[in-house]
Amino acid sequence: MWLIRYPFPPSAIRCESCLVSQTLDLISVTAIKSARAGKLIGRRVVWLDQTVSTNETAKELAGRRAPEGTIVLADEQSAGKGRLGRTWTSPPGASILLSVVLRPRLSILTNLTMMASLAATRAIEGSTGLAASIKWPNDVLVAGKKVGGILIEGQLSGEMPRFAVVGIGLNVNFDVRTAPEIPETATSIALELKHEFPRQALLLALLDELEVAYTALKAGAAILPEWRARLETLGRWVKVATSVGLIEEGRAEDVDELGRLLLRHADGSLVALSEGDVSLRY
Ligand code: BT5
Repeated sequence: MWLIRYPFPPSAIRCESCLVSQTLDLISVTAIKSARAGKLIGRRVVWLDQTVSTNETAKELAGRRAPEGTIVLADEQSAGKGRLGRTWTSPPGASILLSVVLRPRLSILTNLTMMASLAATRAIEGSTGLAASIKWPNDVLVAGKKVGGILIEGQLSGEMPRFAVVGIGLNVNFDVRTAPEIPETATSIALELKHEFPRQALLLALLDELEVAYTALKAGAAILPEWRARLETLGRWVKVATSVGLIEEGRAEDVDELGRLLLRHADGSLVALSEGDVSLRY
C-alpha cells in the first residue's frame, strides 16, 4: 500500500509516497520482548505494521481476556484517536503509538492519566535529555509544546473496571510542521533535538517508566507530588473548556488526589474539574 510520509529532517530525501517497509527507524519486537521478560508491562507484545488505532486493537484484545500488561504497538494508525472524537496524527514509522492493557482496581482508575503522563515525561528526560512537562490533564510537553498525548479508555462491569487501556502517542521523528492539521503548539523529539532519535530507545525507557509508575500506583505510593511538580498549568490564569460546553476561567490553584484541577474563580469560589481543554492565559 502507498502512503503519504512526512520526512524528517526536511532536508533529507523527500518522499511523498513511500512504502511502510522503507521506514528507516525500525522498532525491534525481539529486543522489546527480551527487555520485558519477567516484567508486567510488555509481558505480551503485539506488533502491527498498521492498524486503525492501537487503543481499538487493545480494547478488542482486552475484551478477549488478554492479560494485564499486554502492549499493542503500531508503525501506523489509519484513524488514531484523541479525546472526544478528535484525531491523533502520525505518519508511518515516525511516532511511538502504544496502548497498554491494564486491569486496575476502581480506586486507581482516575489516576491512570497521571501515571502515564508522569512515565512519558520521565522517559523523555531519561532517554533524550530534553526537559519534559505536563499540561493538565493529558498533554506531554517539550519546550512548552505538545510532543505527546494520553488517551485512557476502558470498560466497567457494574461498578468494577473490567479493563483499562492506556494509549500513548509520542512524536519522535515527525516533522509536525509538514502536517497542516496539527496546531503550531506541537513539536517532536527530533525537532527539539535538531536530529533524529531512535524510537526504540525512547520506547524501552517508556515501558520501564510505566512499570515503575504503575507498580507505585498499585502499591498506594504517592505519585501525585511528582506529577504536580511537572504540571506547567499550576499557578497560571487559565480557561478550561469542558466536554459539556462549559467554559471555566480562573487560577489553576492545585490538583487533588484524583487528578482533578482545582480552579479558583475571580470571585474566590473553587471548582474541581475532572476533564477539559486548557488554554493558558498568563
Ligand atoms: C490526545 O488527545 O492528546 C490523546 C492522543 C492519544 C494518541 C494515542 S496514539 C496510541 C493510542 N491509539 C490511539 O488511537 N490514540 C492513542 P487530545 O488531548 O484530544 O488532543 C488531540 C488534539 O491534538 C487534536 O485535535 C490536534 O489538535 C492535536 N494533535 C493531533 N495529532 C497531534 C500530534 N501528533 N502532535 C501534537 N498534537 C496533535
